[in-house]
Order: sequence, then C-alpha cells, then structure tokens
Amino acid sequence: HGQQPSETETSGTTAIAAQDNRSADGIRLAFLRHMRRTIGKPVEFSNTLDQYRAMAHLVRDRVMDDWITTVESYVQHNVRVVCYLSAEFLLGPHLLNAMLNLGITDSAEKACDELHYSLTQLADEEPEPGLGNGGLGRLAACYMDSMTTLEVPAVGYGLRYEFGIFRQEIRDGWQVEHSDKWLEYGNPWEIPASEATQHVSFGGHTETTKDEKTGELIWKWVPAFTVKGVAYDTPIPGYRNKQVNRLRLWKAEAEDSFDLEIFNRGDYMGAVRDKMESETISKVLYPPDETEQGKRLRLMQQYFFTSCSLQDMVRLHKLQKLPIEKFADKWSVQLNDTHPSIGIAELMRILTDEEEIGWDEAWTITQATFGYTNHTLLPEALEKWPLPIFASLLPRHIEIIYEINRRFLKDMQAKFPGDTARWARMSLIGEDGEKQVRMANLAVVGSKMVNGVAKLHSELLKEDTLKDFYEAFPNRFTNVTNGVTPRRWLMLADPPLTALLNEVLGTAWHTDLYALRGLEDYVDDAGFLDKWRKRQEESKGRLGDFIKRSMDVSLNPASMFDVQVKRIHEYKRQHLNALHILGLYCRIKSGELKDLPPRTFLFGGKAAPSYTYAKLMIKLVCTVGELVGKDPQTKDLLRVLFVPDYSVSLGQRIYPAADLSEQISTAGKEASGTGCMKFMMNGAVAIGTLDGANIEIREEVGEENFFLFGLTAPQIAEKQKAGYRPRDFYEKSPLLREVMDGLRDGRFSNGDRDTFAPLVRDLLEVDRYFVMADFDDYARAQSEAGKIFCDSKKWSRMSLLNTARSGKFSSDRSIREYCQNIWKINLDR
Ligand code: KOT
Repeated sequence: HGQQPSETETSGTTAIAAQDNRSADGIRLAFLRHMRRTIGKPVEFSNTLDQYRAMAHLVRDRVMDDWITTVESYVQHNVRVVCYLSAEFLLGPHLLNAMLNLGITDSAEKACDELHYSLTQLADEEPEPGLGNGGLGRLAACYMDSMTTLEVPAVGYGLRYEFGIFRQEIRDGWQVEHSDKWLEYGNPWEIPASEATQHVSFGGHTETTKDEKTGELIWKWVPAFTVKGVAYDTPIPGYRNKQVNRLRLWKAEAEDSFDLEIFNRGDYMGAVRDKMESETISKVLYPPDETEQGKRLRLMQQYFFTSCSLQDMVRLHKLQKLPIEKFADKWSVQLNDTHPSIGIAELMRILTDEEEIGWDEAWTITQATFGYTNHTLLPEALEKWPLPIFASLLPRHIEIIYEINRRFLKDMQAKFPGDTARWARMSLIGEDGEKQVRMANLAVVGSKMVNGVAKLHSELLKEDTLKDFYEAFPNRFTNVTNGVTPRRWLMLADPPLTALLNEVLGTAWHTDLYALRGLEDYVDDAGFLDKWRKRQEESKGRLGDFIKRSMDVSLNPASMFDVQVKRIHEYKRQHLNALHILGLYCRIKSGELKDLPPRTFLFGGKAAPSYTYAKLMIKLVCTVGELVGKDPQTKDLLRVLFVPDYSVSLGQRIYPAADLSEQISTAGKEASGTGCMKFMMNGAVAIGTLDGANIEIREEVGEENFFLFGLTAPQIAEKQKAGYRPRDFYEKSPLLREVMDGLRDGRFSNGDRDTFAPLVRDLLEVDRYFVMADFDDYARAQSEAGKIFCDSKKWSRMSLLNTARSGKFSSDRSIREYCQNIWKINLDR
C-alpha cells in the first residue's frame, strides 16, 4: 500500500498530495485528474458515463502497478505458465470486481460520497463484456480469478469479439435479438500489446522438397492469405494479493502489406474489401447453433486465436532463451472444450515445419503440453468439421492430422487386433456419410490428461462418449468438478450477506470457502436464523426494487422466489417448470389448492437465435405469466416473470434473492451446471434431478436439504433403450392431462391453439428429454418445498446449511485440483 509515487493534484481550488493512492482522498484526486486528462471535461459537465470512465481509469492504474511487479517476478523465477485457451471468456463488469480484489471499495465509496455520486449508479454504466454464451465462458472467467488469487502464473487466451452475445428483448413474449456494441465508447480495461502481434495463414496448398543434405522430405505450406492478430490485454487482479494475470484476446486485422499491394494495382475498393473480410474473423461471438455458412468462419476463428496464442508462447519461450525442446516444461495449455483443439495440429506444425524437430520428439512435446476439458455429452455438440471445409482452409493441418491418425490407428490395431469397428469409431476422421474431422478424438489423442466437469459427467465420458479412448488410455482420464468464484458470486453479489458472514466468521472464508462451515454453529440459534431470514427478505426487496425500476412490475418479497436462470434449452427443461405452474393454476381454479403460499417464479436466459423450440419455450413462460397474472383468482398467489437479457450482472442481482433454485435438467444431460453453485452459496435451496453437480451439491448439503425428484441417468438410459412412450405418462396423470389438454385447446392462451401445437405434439410423441416422465414427481417435490417454506424457521435452517456447506464449490478448489492432477504445479512454493 502506498509505495507508489504520490500524485499531486489540483481540483479546482485545492491542491493536495495524495499520500496513499488507495485512500479516499487519493481516489478522489485521481478521479478528478482522469476527468480532466482522460475524459476531457470539467467535472461539473460530466455525465454518469464519464464518471464511470474516470473511475475505471483510476482503478486500472492501480491494477497496472501490481501487474508490472507480477510480470517481473514471473520472468525472474522462470515459472511454469498455465495457458487457458478458450473461445469464450464471460467476464462480467470489471469495475466493482477490481475494486473488491484490490480492497479499495470503501475508499472509492467515500470518494464518491464526497463528490456526491453514487458508486453503484456509476458502476451500472459499465457495458458488460459478454464474450461468452453461458457456462463454459463464465467458468473460464471464474478460473482466471482463482488462478490469480492462488498465484498460479497464468494467461487466458481467446478472441476479442467486437460484438459479444446478443442483447435480448422480449416483445409480445417472443425473443428478439439486438447486436451488442460493447466497445462503442471504448474499453478502459484493455491495453493493446503491440509487441505481440502475430500473423496467421489460411488456405492455399502444400509442397514438399528434399533436404539437400539429409535427403529428408521438407513440408512447406503455401497459404492463400494471412491475417494479422493484434493482442489486447486485460489485467486480471487476484484477491488482495497484488498479483495480476493477463487475459490476452486477439483481434483480427488485415495485413498492412496486403492492402498496399492491391492499392498499387489501383484497386482501392478491393483493398478495403479484403481488409473487411480479414476483420470479420473476430467480429462476432457465435451462438451455439451455427449454420452451414457460419461453419467456415467459426473454424477460422478457432484456428486464428489458437495459432496466435501458440505463436505467442513460442515467441516468449525464445525471448527467455529457453530451448524449444523444453516447451512442455514451460507451458501447460488447457483446452476449454474442443474449440481450441486445432492447437494440437498447430503445435505439431510449428515444431516440425518451423523448428525442424523430428516427428516423434514433437509429438512427445505436444502431448505433454495439452490438457483437454470436455464440457458436454450431447452428441450434437461434439465438434466435427466437414473435411472439404477443413482441408481447404488448413491444408497443412489436415496432412498433419492424417499422420497423427495413421500412427494412432497403428497403435490401436496392435492394442485391439481385429476390432475394426473400434478403429473406425476412434479414428480422427469420421467416415459415416460425409467425411469429417472429429475434434474430440484429436483432443483426447493429443493431450496428456482429459477431464470432465463433475463426477457423474466424468464417469459418463468413460462409460459412454469416450469409452473406447478410456479403454485405450485409462490413466489419461480424470475429473475436476467445476467451481465458481466466491468473490464475484458472494461478496460482490451480496454485500449484506458478506457483512454478516464477516461478523460471525471473520474473513478467512474469502479465500478458503470451506471456512463457511463455521456457520453450522448457528443452525439452532433462533435469533441468528431470524437474522438470516430478514437478510434474505431484504435481498428480495432489492431485486424487487430493480425489477420495479426496469420492468415496472411489483414483486411480493414475502412470496417464495423460485428461480430458473440459465440458457434456454430443451434439456434444461424450462418447459417442465412452466407446465408445473400451469398445474398449480388448474388446481387453484378448481378449488383443490387453497392455502398455497404465494410464489414468484422468475425466469431468465437466452435462446440461440435459430433454436425455434427454445424460443417457443420462452413464449410459453411469458404466456403462463400473462395468464396467472391477469386471473383474479391467481394473481396474488402466482406471479411469473421472464426477466429479459440475462447476463452476469443480472445474475449478480438475482442469485442473492432466490429462495428456490431450479436445477431440473434431464439426468445425464447437464455436464455440471455452475448456476446451481451460485445459488447455493447465496443460501437458496435446490430442487433438482440427480444430474451434473447437483449430485455433489446434495452430497455436501445432505439429502434432507435438497428437493430431489426425477428419473436417474441409468433409468433414463434404460427407458431410451426400451422405447420411451411419453403418452403413457400423459394418460396416467390426471393433472398432466389437464395441463397438456388445456395447452392444446388454447385454454391458457386466449383460445390460440396454434402457437404451442408443435410443443404439445413433440412432448406427447417424442419428448427427448423426458418432461412427461418427470412431471408428477416434480410436482410432488415442488409441493414439499412449498410446505417447508411455510415453516420459516425450518426453511432458514436449510438455507443457512446451503451456504455453510458450499465450500467445495469455490473455483479455488477446482484450480487446486487442476494444479495437482493436470498441470503439476506445486502451490506451496
Ligand atoms: C458448447 C459447445 C460445444 C461444446 C460444449 C459447449 C458448452 C458446454 N457450452 N457450455 N457448456 C457448459 O459448460 C459448463 C462449464 O463446464 C457446464 O457447467 C455446463 O453443464 C455445460 O453445459
């Protein structure tokens, strides 16, 4: 603290030397300086956006000071570096997070008070960097926070999308997408790193020549065009430890020489067109539903950022005068799903073609460098590239992949003689129908370790999706259950809860979340439970205020807040939730349900723009909301709200206010889920299936503190095999019948029988995700949750135990496991 040179400042009439740049005075003076010199306005003419920007700059200055010292110490100690390669980093707003991690929030608040600003209002001006779709991208962001907090030397590598995830509007119950112009007013959190610029080639053909001396074949790639990669660095501060890691995102630009050449031919417009085409590579984040024409561009994105990143590592390796043969000792590269797995072929190309290392040694280095994390079991999400697209874009890489495959299949033929079907399944090239490059197979073959993201998921990978590979390389497979950072998801999201926890536990839990177990001492303390309940109601009040402000809807903070926020997907089953609400509606209307405690059902999440079914699920939720909100018999008991444009910052408002956390995916389909962990930390009780991380949450919190329902993964698999008939469940359940009939007959939608006809038909005829099979048991678990909620002491006890036992789900624990089992990094240096 305060070792940096003090800033001398003039603010209107006063001139004060700030002794401590983390004090309120120091912050206020730095704010005024940035207002003049960076924003360029007299402070009295500034608007809230200006004020946010001035504040962001002064906070960044303080992060930068720690950054320099961190980089210096890394270079000095020649540390092993983790490179986390991810097509997505869903960071969320920086300002308050950076302040929290630096420990300057109180000073900044004081400075704002003196200037008559509200820090939270000013922070609300920050556009959220939405460079991710959901769980996978958010996990990468949590891991960056934890790696820095645990002082793991790490670089995050990804793409600097000009347009992040689309902004969602709900119009007449339907999702409408808008572009996300997050860079419109500049981004104070990034710094271009000119020394790191790279060049990435595409297309063309390959040639071989004979080495004059050795007679060996030398491969040469003659590309059709190259694109420039410009690095933008975002500093990631650790929690109160003066450590800062780097998130390096690549922006695609046209090569300078490129336009010059054409320009010399007098084709100015042609030069501009080429420039535009190069720049489309990092233009937009893809939602997970790419069409045929998007495929090529997405592969270009993946190769572009992966190649830039590996070239950057090689550059830094050589800068430190390390021998290239020792590459794997210096760099541990983690592949966040298969999106960067082309890196395996790229490193082979760099080592063999450019560094002229022999194949066997290059392969040993490559395998020792990479680790692969799988995030999904859904077969449609396993990446496969049509061979023609792949080969035309990356002609050298396809040759390398053929060679990896030839050697690999030779090994497999020796290991599993005669088993031709197995060889065909394991091949890196799929031959069923159109030929394809199978990226998951490449990732497993080219990595030293492969992990799933929750116990069940990792088991299912071994038993099913990657069974052949598990049988070939059993020691390569492991599990690392996901985690989330308690700094953002508890401390930032819920300051009053944080204050209460600090009061009774001290602050050790900030970096050792297992310390929350100390809360269990209060589980029978009526006074404390009462405090707990009041605090929860205040959280609900705060969310209520926000919803009143932004949507002009009033919520009842005494009602149970029952929340499902996540991407909209059939397997996540938001429609099961909606059908259950329709069941409640019918039972209230018929007079069967009388003393129902009031409930507020909150939904949030985006549907992929071309995922018609998911968009219909949103419409269903909104239709149910309108129905129950208008009916005088139900409007005080049931309220259903779809909160538009779910995001990290909206999540931070929602998790603390939840009573019940909806984790209702079809068993075996959600790899892990991470929202469940954010709810748990904030004291929400879960209703859920035995899927993903739910299983481990239930294990930790105890079965009596979790509302379990539904078929298990083995039961689902069995039903699938035996031939599942959703209509049988419809016929057996009077309530389900009433709901489905009502939906078909237009009873819930002002007589409209058409809108939901495809959904009803699908659920009764196909129902891939077993909504019909799980409906009755879900309703049973829901009614149990409702009953217990009426016993507020009992509920508070459950809620408190959820927080107390959430220690395992800190991303600090996950990162420790990655260090131990995958990266081989010793944390007690
Ligand atoms: C998307 C496309 C291809 C492969 C995987 C994905 C993917 C998986 N995107 N998000 N996920 C989620 O990742 C989270 C973090 O591990 C999990 O918690 C969640 O269950 C996955 O669905």
